Amino acid sequence: SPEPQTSYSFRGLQISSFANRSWTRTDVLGWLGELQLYTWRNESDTVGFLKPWSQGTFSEQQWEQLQHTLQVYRRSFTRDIWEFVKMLHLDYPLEIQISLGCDLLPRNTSESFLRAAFQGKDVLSFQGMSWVPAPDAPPWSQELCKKLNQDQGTKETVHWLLHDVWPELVRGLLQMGKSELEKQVKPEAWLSSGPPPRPGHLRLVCHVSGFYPKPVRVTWVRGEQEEPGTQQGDVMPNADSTWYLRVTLDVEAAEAAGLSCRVKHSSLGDQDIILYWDGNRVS
Ligand code: J76
Repeated sequence: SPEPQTSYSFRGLQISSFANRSWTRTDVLGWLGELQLYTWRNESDTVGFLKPWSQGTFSEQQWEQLQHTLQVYRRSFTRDIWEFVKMLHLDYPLEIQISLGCDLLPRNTSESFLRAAFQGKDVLSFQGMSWVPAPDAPPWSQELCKKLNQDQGTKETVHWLLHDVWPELVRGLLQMGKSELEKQVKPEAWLSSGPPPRPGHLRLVCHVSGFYPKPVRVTWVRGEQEEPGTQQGDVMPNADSTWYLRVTLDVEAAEAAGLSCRVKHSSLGDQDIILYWDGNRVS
């Protein structure tokens, strides 16, 4: 059954739109696992906290320093891009997406990455101590990396953020947000029938709702045997930050008796929810 989540990945996502020579905006989101902790909209000078523990174990002063670094970065980034566009003769509008991540690994180690996409395609990443063009990136990506690699100060700052600041921030977040991150909410489950797929057949629907965290396993079974043809829906968000999933199975009407829906979720321990299809139900 799905294990309680023990490793969390931090993701920072930057979305920058350049409509023309003067209109631009940059928005940034920060996630820890499936929880959004930060929002930094273009209109705002400061990074917004979406959880009371978003500052982790950073002091006021450490947070101010980090935020200042990010403010300088956002201004410089915008200026840089305007310059690159001129230098490389690129056309507006352009979309740049930057994603930055940090995964804590066992034994106090961590793994971080930073990569950038241009018009939805990877163009470059930061590896070790330098900027590297992505495989299959346009030829100008070489030129861009060469230029970026001349700025030793920025490379040091990026390295410091990826390998020192972010892992430390994440460690503090795991500590301060522990109870919320380890929250377990049990699902409810119920059965219904959907529109018959064709005459003489039934569509059995198993609804599972209200669970947290997201990993869940829902199957149609006959006895212990998993039924082939089970259709997994997408896990959808409920409004109360829990999740919802429906799983359907099409069967001949005569075969429906003896089928059951089995739900495995970390909040249930070994006590799977099992719902039996009532062969006599009126659908
Ligand atoms: C995502 C985190 C990156 C943090 C980088 C922080 C460092 C920084 O802000 N550097 C800018 C200012 O640099 C000057 O001041 C520094 C001290 O504050 C140092 O002294 C430094 O030596 C000095 O030059 C600097 O202007 C950077 O160039 C800002 C932008 C860096 C960047 O990420 N560029 C970037 C990334 C992706 C450019 C292009 C892409 C891909 C898109 C391609 C489409 C055209």
